[in-house]
Amino acid sequence: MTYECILTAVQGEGERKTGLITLNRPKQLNALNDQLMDELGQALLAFDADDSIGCIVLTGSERAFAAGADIPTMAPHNFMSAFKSGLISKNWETILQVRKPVIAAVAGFALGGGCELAMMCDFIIAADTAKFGQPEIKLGIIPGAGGTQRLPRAVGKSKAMDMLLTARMMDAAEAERGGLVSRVVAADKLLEEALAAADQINGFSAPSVALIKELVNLAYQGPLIDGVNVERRYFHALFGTDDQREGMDAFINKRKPAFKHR
Ligand code: DAK
Repeated sequence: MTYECILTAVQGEGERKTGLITLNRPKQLNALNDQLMDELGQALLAFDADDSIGCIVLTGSERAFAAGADIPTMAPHNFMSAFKSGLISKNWETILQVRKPVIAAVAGFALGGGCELAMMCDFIIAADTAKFGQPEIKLGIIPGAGGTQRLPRAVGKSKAMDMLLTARMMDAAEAERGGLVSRVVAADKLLEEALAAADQINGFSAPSVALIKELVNLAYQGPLIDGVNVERRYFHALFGTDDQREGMDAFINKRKPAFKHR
C-alpha cells in the first residue's frame, strides 16, 4: 500500500512486531486533512488485522506531531455545508476501532485535532519538546474531536478549562504533571523509548493485552461498577487460555513464559 500523507514501517525483532505510522505533511506541520485521516485509518486497520503485529506507534516529526485539522480546508464552510457534509467527521474515529494498543509518540506541536488524536491513542509518550493545546477558540470555533471531553478527564477540570478558554499551550513537563502523558523523554530518544515500550507489550499474551485495553477504556468512558463487573468476567475468561497456564507455570518453575497468544 502506498500512502502520500503518512509513512508506515514494521519494527522490532521479536515474534510479534510493532507497526509504526508517521504522519508526514511536514510543510503543513502535519495538519490533518481528509486524505491523511483516510490513510491513517487504513494503516491502523491493516496493522490491527495483522497477527504478526502486537502494538502500533503513531508519531509525527520533530517539529510537530500535528498542528490540528487543516484550517484552509475548513475555512470556506458555513453551518449547513458543515452539517450536511459531516465536516471532517467520517474518518476521525477509526482509531477507536483498533483493538491493539496504540502509543502516541509526540514531539513538538500537538494542537487542536492533533492533541485530540494523541488523546485517542492509548497512552502518550512525550519528547521534552512537546507542546499540547486546544487553540480552536482563537479560530472562533471549539474542539470537534473530543477535546472538551477527553482533556478534562486527563488533566482535570481546572487545567482543561484554562487551556480550552485561554488557548495556552502546555509543555511536556506540565503535561506529565497533569497526567496527560505517561512519560517525558529526551527528544532524540522519543522513538526508541516508544518502540521499546511497544516491544515490551509485544512480549505479553495478546488476549491479556487486548482485554486490558478494553477495560481501561471502559474505566475512562463509563461508570465504575460496569467496568468492575466486566473486568471480573474477563478475568475468569482468561483461565480458558493456554497463556494463563503457561504464564503461571513459568512463574512457578522460574522460567521465561512462551506465550502463544491464545
Ligand atoms: N492547518 C493548515 N496549515 C497549518 C496548520 C493547520 N492547522 N498549522 C500550521 N500550518 C502551516 C502554516 O500555515 C504554515 O504554512 P506556510 O505559511 O509555510 O505555507 C506552516 O504550517 C508552518 O506554520 P507557521 O509558519 O505558523 O509555524 P510557527 O512555528 O510560526 O507556528 C503553530 C506553529 C503550530 C503555533 C502555528 O502554525 C499555529 O498556530 N497553527 C494553527 C494551530 C491551530 O489553530 N490548530 C487547531 C486547528 S482547528 C473534528 C475533528 C477535528 C477538529 C474539528 C472537528 N470533527 C471530527 C468534527 C479539529 C479542529 C482543529 O484542529
